[in-house]
Amino acid sequence: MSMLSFERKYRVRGGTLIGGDLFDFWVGQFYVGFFGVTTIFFALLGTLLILYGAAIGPTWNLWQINIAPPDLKYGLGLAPLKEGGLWQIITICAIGAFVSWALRQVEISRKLGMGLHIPFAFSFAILAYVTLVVVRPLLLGAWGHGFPYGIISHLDWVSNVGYQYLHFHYNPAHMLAVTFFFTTTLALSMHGSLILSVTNPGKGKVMKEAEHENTFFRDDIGYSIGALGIHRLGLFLALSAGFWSAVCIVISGPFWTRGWPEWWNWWLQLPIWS
Ligand code: 07D
Ligand code: 07D
Ligand code: U10
Repeated sequence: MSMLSFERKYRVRGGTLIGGDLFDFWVGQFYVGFFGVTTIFFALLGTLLILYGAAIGPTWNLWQINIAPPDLKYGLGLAPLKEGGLWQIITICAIGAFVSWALRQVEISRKLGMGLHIPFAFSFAILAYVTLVVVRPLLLGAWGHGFPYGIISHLDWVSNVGYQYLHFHYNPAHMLAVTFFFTTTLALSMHGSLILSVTNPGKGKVMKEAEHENTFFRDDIGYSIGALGIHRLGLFLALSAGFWSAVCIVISGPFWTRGWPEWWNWWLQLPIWS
């Protein structure tokens, strides 16, 4: 792809967190940086280890490839490579790659003199992942509580863990997370459709602007949050979805071991009923 004119203007030196000028260059359209190198290192090593795990496993069927965490008997220790050790190294590589990616986003933002909102947002995805494969297993005392790396196998894990608590929908933090996910899609569909309706009115028609956007929602629901506001709200909703997801899984086991429907007994036990 040819270098776009605006890319030349913004490809400035500096803003790196580490390594000074050493990796301060681009390869094609990609900014490299120290954390670009560490991203490639961890992603490549992790991918090769998954391929190795697949090679010593029973199938090359993409959907069925599975790299399982160690058996619970290994607790928080290291497991032999073929009995979960691979999963442990791949987990280190994954965290290394995700954190490197976030730090590379920080460097790019600094170069451009932008806020750090993007790496901040990505950190919530990393938080959810780390909660699943590090924090919860640590609290439960075994790496075996992490989820297996495989397309179908990780779905089996979600289902099994869900039923282990009888009915995961009764988990109050899961309710909050699900509601935030649903609200995020509602907000994005409202925003996407509003913007297209004013900026892309069809051939020969005049484009509308903020006044029309605000007026539509005032007429429709009595209030307009505004152009900046909808982006703040969107970010808040999306990050809350990830945050409450991390909460809903970290409390399952470490802080609540029975079925989630039972948690709601506090309601029946309120003194106002007796
Ligand atoms: C669209 C951005 C692009 C990213 C994509 C994912 C890989 C994995 C690895 C073969 C929105 C690339 C996938 C690199 C290949 C191997 C070993 C992001 C977009 C296209 N899941 N999950 C999927 C991951 C967990 C759950 C799909 C990752 C938790 C359910 C894809 C993680 C729980 C369903 C996938 C992760 C969980 C899925 C589509 C990490 C709770 C589905 C994802 C690192 C969060 C859906 C067959 C997507 C599906 C699905 C990847 C974690 C539940 C394979 C990388 C343990 C219920 N998950 N997942 O579009 O069709 O994300 O599954 O945490 O129904 Mg999952
Ligand atoms: C963890 C992904 C992080 C990704 C990263 C980046 C790459 C690079 C490269 C493409 C968090 C990866 C990048 C690999 C790719 C290229 C080039 C995101 C993560 C860092 N549930 N449930 C959730 C719903 C039920 C259960 C969350 C709905 C059942 C368990 C969300 C329903 C039972 C767990 C959610 C439903 C059950 C969850 C997931 C409906 C099963 C979790 C989103 C309508 C019988 C998980 C932190 C998330 C969780 C989770 C939604 C049903 C069990 C709120 C809508 C009743 C055990 N469920 N669920 O967390 O909270 O994303 O994980 O029925 O562990 Mg649930
Ligand atoms: C938004 C917005 C807005 C915009 C926008 C957007 C939000 C109004 C102004 C952005 C939105 C979109 C573009 C819409 C579409 C996006 C999605 C649906 C989200 C999901 C995205 C994807 C699925 C794409 C994912 C692609 C990725 C992550 C890129 C992959 C790239 C690499 C792996 C290279 C990364 C480069 C690094 C680390 C720097 C170093 C680079 C090099 C040394 C050169 C390359 C090196 C190699 C080739 C070595 C080999 C190693 C590799 C490839 C990695 C190994 C891993 C493997 C798995 C193979 O609001 O405003 O508009 O646009």
